[in-house]
Amino acid sequence: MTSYKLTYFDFDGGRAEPIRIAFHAAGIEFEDHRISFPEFGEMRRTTRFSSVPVLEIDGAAITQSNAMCRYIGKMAGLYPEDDLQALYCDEAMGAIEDLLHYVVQTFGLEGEELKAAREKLVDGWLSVYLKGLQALLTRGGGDFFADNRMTVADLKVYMQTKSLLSGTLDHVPVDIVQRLAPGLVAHVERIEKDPRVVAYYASRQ
Ligand SMILES: N[C@@H](CCC(=O)N[C@@H](CS)C(=O)NCC(=O)O)C(=O)O
Repeated sequence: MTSYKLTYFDFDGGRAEPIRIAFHAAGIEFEDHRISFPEFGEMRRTTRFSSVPVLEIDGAAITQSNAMCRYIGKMAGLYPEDDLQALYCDEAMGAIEDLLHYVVQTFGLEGEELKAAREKLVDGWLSVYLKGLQALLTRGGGDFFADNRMTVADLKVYMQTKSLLSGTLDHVPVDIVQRLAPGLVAHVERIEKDPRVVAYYASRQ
C-alpha cells in the first residue's frame, strides 16, 4: 500500500488544508505531520525549496501545493476531467498562489511599516486578486470555480477567503471581501456546508 506523509504547520488552514480535505474525501489514509514554527526552522534546510507543504509518497518528497491538490484531487473526484474545466480550476489555484506571494511580503513587518505595507496591499494586489477571483467565480456560473461542482480550486480559495473574513490580518478591513468580491462570501458558506468538508472537520474532533 502506498504511504503518504504530509508535512505542514499545525493549523487548520493554509496551503495544506485543501490537500488534507482531499485525502479525507478520497478515503486515503495519510500521516498528517504537523510541525511547529521552530521545527520548521530546523527542517527547512532539508526541504527542496525551503518551504512546506511537503508530501512524501513512499518516502519520496514532493513540493508545490497546487501539484498536490491536483494529484490527490483526482483521486478524490475533486478535479475536473474536462481539460477546459481543469484549466479553470488551475487558474483559480494559481491566482491564490500569486496572491499569497504578495501577502507574505507583509509578514514580519511591524508598526508603521506594517500599516503602510498592508494599506498598499489592500489598495493594490489584494483588490486586484479579489476582483479577479470574483470574475472567475462568475465565469464558473457563480457557485463554483470549475465544472459546476466543488473542486480543489474551491477548497483553496475557501481557505484564503475564510482567513480574510476572520480579520486576523492587521490593517486589512474585515469587510474587504464583502465589498470587492461578495460572491466569495457566499462561496465560503457553500463550501463549508459541503458534506465532504463537514465530514473532514467532524473527523478532526
Ligand atoms: N509554491 C509553494 C509555496 C510554499 C510556501 O511558500 N510555503 C510557505 C508556508 S505556507 C513556507 O514554507 N514559507 C517559508 C518561508 O517562506 O520561509 C507551494 O505552493 O507549495
